Amino acid sequence: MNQSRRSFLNKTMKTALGLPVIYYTNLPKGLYPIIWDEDPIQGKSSELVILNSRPVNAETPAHLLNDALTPNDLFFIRNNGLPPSEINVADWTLTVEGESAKTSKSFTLQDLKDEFKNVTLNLTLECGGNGRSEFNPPAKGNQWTTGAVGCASWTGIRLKDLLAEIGVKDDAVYVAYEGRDLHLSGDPQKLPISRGVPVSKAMEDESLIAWSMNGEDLPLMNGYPLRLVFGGVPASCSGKWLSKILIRDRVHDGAKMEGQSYRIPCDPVAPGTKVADEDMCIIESMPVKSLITSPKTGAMVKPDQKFKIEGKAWTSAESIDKVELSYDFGVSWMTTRVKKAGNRYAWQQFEAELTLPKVGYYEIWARATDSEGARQPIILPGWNPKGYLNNACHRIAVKVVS
Ligand SMILES: Nc1nc2c(c(=O)[nH]1)N[C@H]1C(S)=C(S)[C@@H](COP(=O)(O)O)O[C@H]1N2
Ligand SMILES: [Mo]
Repeated sequence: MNQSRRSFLNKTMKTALGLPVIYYTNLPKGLYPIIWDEDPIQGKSSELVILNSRPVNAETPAHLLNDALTPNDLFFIRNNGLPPSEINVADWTLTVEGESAKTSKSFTLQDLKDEFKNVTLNLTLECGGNGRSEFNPPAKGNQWTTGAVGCASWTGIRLKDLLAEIGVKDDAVYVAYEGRDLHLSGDPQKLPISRGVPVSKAMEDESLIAWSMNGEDLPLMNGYPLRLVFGGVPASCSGKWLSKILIRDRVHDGAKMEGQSYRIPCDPVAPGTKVADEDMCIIESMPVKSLITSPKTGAMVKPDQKFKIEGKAWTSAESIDKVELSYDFGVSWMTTRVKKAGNRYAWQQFEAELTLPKVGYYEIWARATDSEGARQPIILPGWNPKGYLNNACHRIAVKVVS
């Protein structure tokens, strides 16, 4: 076993178990501690809600998203296949190639760190299917409630700096990724997912290739040792376990780019409608959205007790303009204080103090409006076959009891 696999195993096991594995160097190659099977989310918080363990999909309860930045162990996991079981960081390479690449080249992690300007940005990742569980008729797929979202501080390099080094031909259309995870079938020829973004998105200042999350190595489940991070588009574009970047002369045609994946009807349809593939359009941006992260839904307060509401709001537009709260089922709305973000695509914190009139059951609803004037709907937005882009207002229950 080589040194980096050893230290990776040891470090991962330490975070997973809170304990070092004393004889880990004796483990034959290809053999993993059985706890890895028993603990599919490997080192992540047991407070994550596991929706599926093969592949692993786990979401973060809203009240655990109250930190300014989502801690690594609480960041949601959305896997389409199986994470690579053996990772040798020293040998890890990222290859850039494709029809519209002027050259092709491979980089080690160290090359990326040394040859390009290192940048750190706070960026929100949200799965396109977040909120799917509310659609009716139900949409197949992971039944995410509200927790397939998080915002972390990512350190890496700008994708555009790497693309400039390679050279992008005039006919370039898309920038796509491949990762080293395995297809569920075990077939090494198949990729679980390989998506991409239009060149203009790849060239944005906030589009990163990151090796660090909140100042630490990426957790295995979030793409260790290298991933893409794009703000404002479905997180499915942010390739994990990144091994290849393809500069394409066409819209990328990798796994989960075609058919109904990450697509919505080009024109709105009635709930339950079957839509032909050719009438489905790629999701190009994520809508304005917010979450109430404190108190936890079901909270109890006393009559006349002043309490604080806190939350997060995000958008693919420049920034969040305002977040309003209602406690009378949307008849009247009050404003909140919204903090500015350090950079575009970071979620913004909001807060307000509230007193509820008398003993009874209330709901607090949050509604964000972004700098383009886009505002969250109170009820479910357009039904679509795969249940994407639900940005309806978040609701929490609050009981006033004496
Ligand atoms: N290689 C690879 N990259 C991937 C995925 C995957 O399964 N394999 N899942 C994508 C999807 S659908 C989402 S929503 C995000 C989730 O990122 P996270 O697991 O770090 O939260 O990663 C994206 N990148
Ligand atoms: Mo996703």
